[in-house]
Parts: sequence; C-alpha cells; structure tokens
Amino acid sequence: MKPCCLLMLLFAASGVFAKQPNVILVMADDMGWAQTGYYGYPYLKTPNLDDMARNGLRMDRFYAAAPSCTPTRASVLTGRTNDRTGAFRVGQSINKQEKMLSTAFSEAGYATAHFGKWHLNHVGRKGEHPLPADDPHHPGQLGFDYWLSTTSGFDLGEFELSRNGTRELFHGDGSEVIIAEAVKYIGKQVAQEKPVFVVIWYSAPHGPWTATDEDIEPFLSKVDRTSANMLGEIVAIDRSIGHLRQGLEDLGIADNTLVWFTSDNGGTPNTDVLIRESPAGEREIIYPSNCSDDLDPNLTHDEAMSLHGCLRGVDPDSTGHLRGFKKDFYEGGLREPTIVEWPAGIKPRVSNFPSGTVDMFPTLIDIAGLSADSINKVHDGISLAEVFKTEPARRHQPMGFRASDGWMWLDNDWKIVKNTDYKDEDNDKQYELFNVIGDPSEAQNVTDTYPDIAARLYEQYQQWSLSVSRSALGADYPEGKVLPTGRKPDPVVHERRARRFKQWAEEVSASKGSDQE
Ligand SMILES: [Ca+2]
Repeated sequence: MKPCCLLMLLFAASGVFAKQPNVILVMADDMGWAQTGYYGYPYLKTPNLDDMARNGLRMDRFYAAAPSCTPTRASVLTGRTNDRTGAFRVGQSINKQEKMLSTAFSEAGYATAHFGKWHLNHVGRKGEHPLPADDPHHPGQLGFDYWLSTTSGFDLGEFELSRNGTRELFHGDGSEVIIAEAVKYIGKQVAQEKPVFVVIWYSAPHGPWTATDEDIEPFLSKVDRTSANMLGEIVAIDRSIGHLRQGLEDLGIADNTLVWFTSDNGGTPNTDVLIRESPAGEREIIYPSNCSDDLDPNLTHDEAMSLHGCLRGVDPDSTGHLRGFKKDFYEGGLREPTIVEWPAGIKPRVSNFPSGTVDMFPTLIDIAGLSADSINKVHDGISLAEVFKTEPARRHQPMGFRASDGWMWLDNDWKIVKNTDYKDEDNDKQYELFNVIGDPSEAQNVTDTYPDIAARLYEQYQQWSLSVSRSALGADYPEGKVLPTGRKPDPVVHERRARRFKQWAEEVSASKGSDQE
C-alpha cells in the first residue's frame, strides 16, 4: 500500500476526516487595499466585511503574488509564483502539468467547485462562449468537479456563465448571482455530508463599472459617476459576503468553514488614461493624463471612453496611503484587503505578518489534512497554520515577486523593487530599496544609505529568480519540459511566450556556464 493511502486510512480511522473544515476562497477583482469600511475608506460602508474582520484574522500585510489577474490566480491554485506555472501574464494559460490545489482537495475527499471569473485559459473576447466544454484549460480540466465560470468579466444586468461547459443566461448583480449559486451548491454537498472546497472569484470591482441606482446613490454627491459605480460594485460585493455568511449559518456549517477573502491585485489608478489616435492614425495611450478634468462628472465610464477616449481615474484613491496601483510592484499594486474567518480554528486578531497568495496552498495542506505530496516540491509559499494561532516575530523565508518586466523581493521590513515603468527595462540592477514599516508609502529610496542590505537582498532575489526561470522551462515536471498546451496558438501570446522562453533559457544556460568555472 502506498504511504499516502495508509495515511488516509489512519486519518479515517481516527476520525480526522469528520473534522475536515470546509474551505471557501473568495477573491475580488482589482479591489484596492484601502477599499473597506474597516480601513476607514471614505464614503464606503462594508458592514459585512467589517463583521468578518472582527470575527476572524485580519491580515494587513497580505500580498497577491503579482500585480495582475491571471498570474495571481495561478499562484492561489499552485502555491507557486506565476512564472513557474505557465501563467506569466494576463491571457496565458496554466500548464496542465501543474499540481493543483483543486486536485489535492478532491483526493482528500472534498467536493470541489469554481464560481465566477476564471482567466486561467486565455484573454476572452466579447460575444464568445463564456467557457466552452472543449477549452483545454477550463476548471474541470484543472481539478474542479463542478464549475459555473467564465473566462473573463461579467457584470450587472444580463450576462452569461458556463455551467460545466454549457452556456447559461443570468440576470442581476454578478457578485450576488455567483454567491447565490455557490451557496446552493454547498447546500447540496452538505446534504450528502461531503466537505467542500469552493473557489469564488468575483469580476468586481474591475472596470467598466456598473452598479444599481440604489447602490450608487450614496456616492453621487461625493464623487463622479464613474467612481460612484465602482464604489457601488463594492457595496454589492459586501452584500454578497453577507449572503454567503448567512448561507453558511443557515446550513449549520459556519463554525467549521474557513472563508478566505482577498483580492487579485492592487486597485485601479486615480489618474486618467487618454486613448486617442495619433496624427499618423496609430492608437496612442497617454498615461498619466488629466483628461477627466474637463469632463462632465455625470458621464458613465463607457460614455467618457466612447465620447472622449478618456479612462477616468477613480476617486477616492483605491490603495490609500500605499504607493502605486494595479500593475505596480510597489505596495499598492500587491497588498490586498484580506480576512480569514474560521470560528472553529481562528480567534479574532489583526496580523501584520507578511504573507501572500502563494501561502494558501501550503496552509490548506496543514489545516485540511491534504497530502504533503499534493503540491509541487518546488513552491514559494509557507504554511500559515501557526500564524492562524499566534503572531510570529519574523517571516524566515523572504517573498519573491516577478511578472512581465517588474519584480520585488521582500524580507520582512525591507524590500527591493524594480517597477515596470523604469526607463531601462533591461537593467535588472536598477532597483530601489525601501523599509516598508518605517516608510509605508515608499517615499524614500534608501539604496545609498544601506548598500549592504540592498546587495544582500539583490543576491537572494537573483538566486530565486534563476530557480523560477528553471521552473518556467519545465524543470520541476516529471517530463523535464513544458508540454504543448493543447490550445491553438494566439499569435500575440505565442510571440510573447517565445521571447520569454528564449530569455530564460539563456539565463539558465549562462548560470550553468558560471557553475563550471
Ligand atoms: Ca484583476
């Protein structure tokens, strides 16, 4: 008998399975770190998230693995940084050779389901099937038993989702619809005494924003209509969180259900983007811009865009005092509003321990009795099971972040960062050093004051990054290489991927050369 099967029998005999917690991972889309009532965000009230925070572990330094959508989602489901998994950037699919969190739960006897935005297959285009049964990377192909999902965004009004591959029309607020469907699913599993692992990924508050008149009304006298709609989307998210928690209460499972709420990347910028045609007829993107200064504040997001080519920045600032937004490797691009509520396992507390989406898989292995072999041996997260009980003084393993042309390396209070907007993209050594405790807004680059700290962190980052490049080339898979995805190549994605692979192969090969010297 395999050791894992023997272990499962022992667990079953000792009654551990009877205590398996239900696990629900909930993720907002583009919700900024500051955008909750409990952080005092102006105008907005989030009574349900506030109550969840009072009743659970509020994690004030929780980091998305990347400042954009697809990469962070890949990190949640693999415990690995995005570049190891094939999901390098938005629109790229996760390698099916990855060991998935969904599969790990399935093998531990859980019913597994995904609801909402998926984005681990491709970009997604308007009007296409939300997620067809023959997509080689739909949730069912990556470990989920049941799914009601769509490749990309869905919003208020009429929208389609794919139920296990079959398109279905829905009406209402997208956030509330997927929560209602998830609660229905959970109820059915509870009736069969099955523990559940449910992943709920909202498509809000990602732009373009559309909320009900009732939800935007409190904000119209305070901010422009675009921002009011964004705030209204968070009101709907918060209300749906209330429905979820009430649903768990009604099913009698709230006590031993772990609900982990976070967001996938930083909030939307507060500066405008102007998109216009240049005199030569080419599309020009001007950022930052102040194109909304002359606009009627009553224009919606779509009206401002179609009439004036102006993507309005949102008000108030979605990341509060943190520097940067979505796509940035500064704190505002990566830190997420995060709460873990699990009455049977967590006493209410606020934690400042640095942790992130890469830690979810190792943590869930510990608390849900998943097999230790269910995660790829080469992974980036650590288990937070101890952090659920008490506040450690330090995180012993620093945290690495890299995606597209930016990166960040975080060792407790210190970080070095090369943001994506630096002029010399090829010069990795052009980085900044910040102490994010003493200088939470990252206003003072102290590389020259603490050159030794900067050099130590850079050395660590380089070693980690080399290991990530090896993984990206397939070194952690039994086949030793990345197998074809099974997807018809999208020319743009294909070209970008090919460029990355070439760059990483050169990097890995150069390191082998220097090993031999
Ligand atoms: Ca996002």
